[in-house]
Amino acid sequence: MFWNAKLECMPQEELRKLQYDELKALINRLYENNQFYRARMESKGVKPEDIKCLEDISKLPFMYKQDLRDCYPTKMFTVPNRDVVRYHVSSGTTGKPTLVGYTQDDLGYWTEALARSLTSAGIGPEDTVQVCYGYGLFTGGLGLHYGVERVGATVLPASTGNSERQIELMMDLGVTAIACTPSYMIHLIDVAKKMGVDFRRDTKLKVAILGAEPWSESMRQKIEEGAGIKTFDIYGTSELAGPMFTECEYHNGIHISADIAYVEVIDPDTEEVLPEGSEGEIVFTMLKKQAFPLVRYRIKDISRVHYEPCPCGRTSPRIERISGRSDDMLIVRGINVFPSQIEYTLLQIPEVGTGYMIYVTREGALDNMTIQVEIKPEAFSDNMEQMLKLRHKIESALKKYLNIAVVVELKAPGELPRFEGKAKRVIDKRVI
Ligand code: DLL
Repeated sequence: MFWNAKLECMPQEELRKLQYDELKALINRLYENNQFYRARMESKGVKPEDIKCLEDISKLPFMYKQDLRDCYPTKMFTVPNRDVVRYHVSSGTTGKPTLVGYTQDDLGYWTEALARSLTSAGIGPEDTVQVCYGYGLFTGGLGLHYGVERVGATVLPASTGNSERQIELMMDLGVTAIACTPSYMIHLIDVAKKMGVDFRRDTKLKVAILGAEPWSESMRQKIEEGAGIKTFDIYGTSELAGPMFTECEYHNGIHISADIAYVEVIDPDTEEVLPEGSEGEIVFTMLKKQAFPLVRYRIKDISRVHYEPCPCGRTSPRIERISGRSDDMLIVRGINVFPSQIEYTLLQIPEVGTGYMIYVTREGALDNMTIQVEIKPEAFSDNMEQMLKLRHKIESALKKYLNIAVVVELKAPGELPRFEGKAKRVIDKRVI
């Protein structure tokens, strides 16, 4: 089943022609209207007329997360504020977050991409879909919400948390599909077991749309066997729009709608474009975005791209499951955390010394983050009450800044390891 058979199954030559036309229009528009991007092109000595074929995209400069931060809040926008109808916000590496704006058309293409993805996962008007991604500044909840409505299915905007109630609603409303992080799906399976609920016997659940964090084939197996359902990997980032692209029933990669996005794989060190099938960093150009354009954006996710048409009939390129990142970003309980954010927050607290260590573990299905923090000699004492107060102060500063609860352990001055070479302050013990 296709949502938009014409575009999803268009012969590849035609698709490439369409991509080139979109790219030309995009670059002309940016050169005229976006000071940042024009300056970037000028510094590389590229003009719109140098883009004579699709491959010439490699002449264009890259965009980096740092650029988005430098342009915060709206310097990157290429439309007047009256045309912006929505904002989403994601965490930055330090200091300011990244703000993404959407015009009515931007929301339209985002929803179109999701409608194609949900249809390829077999979801249609007969379905009821429980959306357990966070609603709000995060793109997961609202993104999926509008996609589900677009395909005519019924949406249950459950958002995150309160797992027992989630399972009760799932049973009461005959929910047939769920959208959440893979680790939350595993958690729901555990909670259901404790409640005496058998997904196969007591619910109508048949599909899960899982993403926003790395997961593996062994997690897929655990979920599919644990709940008796089919799972589909969904990929996206807040900069692209939000969750957008999924696998089809053949599960041989995530289809990237070619009329909406152009994907390349590069060597993260040399920035050279790599041939089909090579592992590298994926780079996205969003061909239709208006408010917040993205050209050759270095997302920092590692994957491979394949172009041969899929047995499902779709002709779009496919990326393999994301295998890692080329930077140090962690995803903890579905939330992006940069170690630099933690360091930045700790440095604002006068009692905190220079040493810290970050431990990430997974208990059952849930991620935990413990941060060991060295205290300055003058602030360290054996007064338990004082130390407890300080611990709470650090925990709440981190919670405010990272948006997740962390456990802080205070350490005496000099207690944590010193590094002679590159510091290794993050120990991620999760097995995915
Ligand atoms: O996580 C958007 C999203 C919401 C995707 C719901 C899927 C479902 P950000 O918060 O900007 O956006 O985080 C984007 O999360 O660069 C990847 O590192 C990671 N990520 C997202 N989907 C997957 C996936 C949303 N399917 C960052 N597999 C990305 C592995 C994923 N990693």
